[in-house]
Amino acid sequence: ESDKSKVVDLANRHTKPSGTTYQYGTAGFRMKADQLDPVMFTVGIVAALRSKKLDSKIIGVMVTASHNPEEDNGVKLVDPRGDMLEQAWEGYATALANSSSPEELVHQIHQMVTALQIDLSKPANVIYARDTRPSGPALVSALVDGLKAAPGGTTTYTDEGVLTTPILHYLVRCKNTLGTEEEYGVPTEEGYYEKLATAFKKLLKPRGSIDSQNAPEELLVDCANGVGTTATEKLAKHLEGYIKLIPVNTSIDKLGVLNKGCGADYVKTQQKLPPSMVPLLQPNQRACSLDGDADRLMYYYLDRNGKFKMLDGDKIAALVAGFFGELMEHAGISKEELDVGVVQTAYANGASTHYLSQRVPVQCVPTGVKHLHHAAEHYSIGVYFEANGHGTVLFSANALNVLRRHQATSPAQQASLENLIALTELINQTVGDALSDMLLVEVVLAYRGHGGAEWDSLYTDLPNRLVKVSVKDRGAFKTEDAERRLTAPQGLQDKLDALIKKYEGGRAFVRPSGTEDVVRVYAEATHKVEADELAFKVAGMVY
Ligand code: NG1
Ligand code: ZN
Repeated sequence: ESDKSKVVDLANRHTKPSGTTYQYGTAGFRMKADQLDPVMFTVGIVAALRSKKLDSKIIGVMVTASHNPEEDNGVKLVDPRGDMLEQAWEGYATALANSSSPEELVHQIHQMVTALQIDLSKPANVIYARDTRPSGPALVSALVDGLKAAPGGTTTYTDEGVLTTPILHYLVRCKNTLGTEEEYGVPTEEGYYEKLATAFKKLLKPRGSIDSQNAPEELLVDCANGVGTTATEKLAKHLEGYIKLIPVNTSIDKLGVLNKGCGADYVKTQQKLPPSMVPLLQPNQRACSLDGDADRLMYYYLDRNGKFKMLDGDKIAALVAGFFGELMEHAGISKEELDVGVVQTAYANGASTHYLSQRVPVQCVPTGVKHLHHAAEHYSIGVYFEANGHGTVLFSANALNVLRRHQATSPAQQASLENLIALTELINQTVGDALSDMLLVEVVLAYRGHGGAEWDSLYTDLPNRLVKVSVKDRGAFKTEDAERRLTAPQGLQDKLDALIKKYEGGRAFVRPSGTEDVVRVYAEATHKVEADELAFKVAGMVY
């Protein structure tokens, strides 16, 4: 009974405005920050319940809206292994968020606890962090009220401050595996930089030695005026003498500039240099952009004529998948022992899918990192990237064992084996991580002696166009085949098929967004004008 009044008391400070509906979507709850207060409160309760359900394991809560505008914010839950919240719980998180009154909330909690057989007496453990958005602190206090309101045994919570999303995921995994066989790292922010830097230094000997002669003197890193700024600065200190990271767009204290005219999403959607990079980048030089919470990475370079060329998530996947195949061969490990697979979504450029399919198994899954992550877990070495630059490489437990046990028969094999092992340390195993991915890219390029142009030449992107369409009800659009085909509205897919057929190299699909109230149309074709035309004709049929 005291539990109940505790919930009601605190819930009264975080009431839901009528008429708003919340949805735990592709990336948790995400919307205008001024609407999120009640959601933060109920998310606090869900986080505590999730920890109780999982024997008091530590659950993470990340407050961020990633690449979205500064006035947005969002929140997502991190499971004990550092991956995204189990999908079955998204519905409960949504139900609690939509409770129309404190009493209704108490009822929803009761339903949830009963259905999931949660032992409330267990203590709960939660850690949380936020990005640099000005709305963050107030939303965090609403979250803390939710943690305080959680029924049953004590809820312990720790404020990890302002962090990138991947660092929070790292901390959750480290804390939960501490002292076990699966120990993942030192559970501090500093431990994260140290882990990445140590692995990087194993892979790339210090400047001046032969192995590093191909590494760039310096690498410009567009930090999107977000939390990636501090992370890049701190990481740079650990890498001194190996690579010089130069943060650009670092105004984290200035209002209104987060993700504005810069960052990974700007580069991907505008397909051009952030204006701030224009005076800094020389022909033949590469640079990269992070997004607002530093889990997405876009590379690009200027060719020798100074023309902008984009190297997106698909190009990273192509670069990296090939590298693993090569290193395994050099280490004397067969494809039968360890299989490399790539996971993409329908947004992957058709040319990348074509290139990769000729070399490794490639799978297409619905949009959203959780889908990619789970599919990638089925390979020994699972490479997954969204075209927008969010992705990582996962090593199965068996892969780690094979690498540990493998006996090299020559010094060259031994060196490749050690490189493979160092890569398992360099690459964030919990979630896509722009900084970890950036170091990975630099290692591969240095190893091969390649620059942006050679990397880019793996394949040529098909011209493509992505457009958003506002519709009355995006719920009316239902998809199948990893979102590549519509099953509703009825008859629309047949019309699309008839249209697409008319375009050389044509491919197009329509799906409702999981993060915005729009329907997205993607089209590609052999020629740019036709890709554009196809996209707009499809958009016209959807509208
Ligand atoms: P939606 O809004 O469902 O298309 C977008 C991105 C996803 C993913 C999520 C989460 C595109 C086309 N879609 O999802 O890839 O990153 O946001 O941030 O880029
Ligand atoms: Zn992000």
